[in-house]
Parts: sequence; C-alpha cells; structure tokens
Amino acid sequence: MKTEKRLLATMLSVLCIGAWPLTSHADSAITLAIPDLAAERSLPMTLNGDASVRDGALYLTHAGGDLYGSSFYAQPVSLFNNQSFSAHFSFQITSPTCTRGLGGDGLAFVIHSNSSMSKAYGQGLGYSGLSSSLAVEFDTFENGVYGDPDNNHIGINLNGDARSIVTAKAPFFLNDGVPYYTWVDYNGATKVLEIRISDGIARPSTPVLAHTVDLSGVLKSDVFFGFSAATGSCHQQHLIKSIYFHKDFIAEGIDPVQNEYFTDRSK
Ligand SMILES: [Ca+2]
Ligand SMILES: [Ca+2]
Repeated sequence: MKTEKRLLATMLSVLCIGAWPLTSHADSAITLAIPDLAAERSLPMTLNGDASVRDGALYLTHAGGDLYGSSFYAQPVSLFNNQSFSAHFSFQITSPTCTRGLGGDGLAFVIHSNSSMSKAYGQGLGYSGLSSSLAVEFDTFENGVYGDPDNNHIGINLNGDARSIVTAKAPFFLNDGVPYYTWVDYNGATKVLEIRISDGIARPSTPVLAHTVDLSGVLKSDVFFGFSAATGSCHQQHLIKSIYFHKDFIAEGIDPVQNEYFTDRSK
C-alpha cells in the first residue's frame, strides 16, 4: 500500500513538473512570428509579381507604375475553429508620386484558399479576382467605380471583389511614410471581425472597424495568409516590416510588446 502511494505521488509530481513548460510553451507559440524582417535570413513566404525582400523589409511593390505584388505564408494553415484567427503586422507606404501626397494604390492583408494568385494591379490591389478570400484593404486611391469613399480608407472585401462590404476612414494618412501597426482579429464564435491601427506598437482598445461577417461560407478549411499591393498611374512603395499570425482567435490580440512569441513548428 505504501509503495502504491509513493508511486502515485511520484507520478503526480512528474505530471506537475511536466505541465509547467508545456503551459508556458502554449502561451507564446503562434503560427508565425516575425518581429523584424531585417533579422530574417530566409522568409517562409512566397514572392509573387513585384514582391521582393530587401533592405530589411518585404516590398510588395517598388515605386513603379502598373505593378502588383503579393506574398503568402508558404504552408497552408487550417483555421480549425470556425475560421478564427488573430494577426498583427506593421507596414509602411512611402514615396507617393502624385500631387498632394496622393499615391496608388494601397495594400491588403489577405486570407484565401486558392492555388493561383491574383495579378490585379491598380485599383485591384493585388487581390482582386481571388475567390474564397478575405481582404482587409488599406486603400490610398479613390476609385469611384468600386465605391471608394475617399483616398485614405480601410475596407473589408470578400471573394476578390474590390467593392468593400464596409469601409472606415483611416485615422492616419496611410501613405505618409510612417510605420503603422495593425491588428486583425476574427472570432468565429461571434463572427465579429475587428481591425485596429496605431502609429505605436501598443494595441488600441477600440477598433477602427468592427463588422459581423460569416467567413464559414467564404474561406475553405485550409487557407494561405499574407499580403498584396498594387500601383497604377500614381504609385508608391508598399513595405511590410513585421508579421504575426495565429490560427485561432486571441481575445486580447497579439501583443508584440509584452510577449515574446515564436513560430509554432508543430503544424
Ligand atoms: Ca482604391
Ligand atoms: Ca477601396
């Protein structure tokens, strides 16, 4: 009897000791964590169209006319929990070429379920025509034909349609060369998609855009996530500088300030 008790106690202590590193690991492991592209030797992302990696950033386009570029995480990811996800990234749009700070055309955070890419330049922002897709666009050029409210807005776009289902006025001039920090969070249980943006690295408490949308009929189970951008007659450079993505909803959002995330290699 004594031996059995001792054995049980030993087993319990082993289980408890084993639980600590597992809990800590789960807290900080996310699908992809790239805090600083300048520190990356090889990016686990595809490069399409004009996209390139140089000078410590992912350039979706350089400042040339009529270009498209996109970059997606090379492995398909399963959004197993009702399409829930949380993403955080920083971007910078520089060198707009038209008068009064106007530049074309903007960039988008994109999740899609396709094997081929969009080649849409100009107002198509590099995602137009992608079926089974969600795009959160940061649009710096007004195209009335697609219902753009102005030349500095954020929009939610489904299935490659460049006409947004909802837009919000951007609280900053998106192409003024300042790095902006963005959070995109989707809770598949409530179907609420929230977008936050800041000129600092602390996550704002209030979203700039929150919208209820059922992504279960939009995205398939396996998806690719990444970014696209395009230029037209007006152009500018579109840069991504950090990328975080998790294949489930994180209620407080991804917090690059307080947490040291690392990429989950167990997929
Ligand atoms: Ca536009
Ligand atoms: Ca738009």
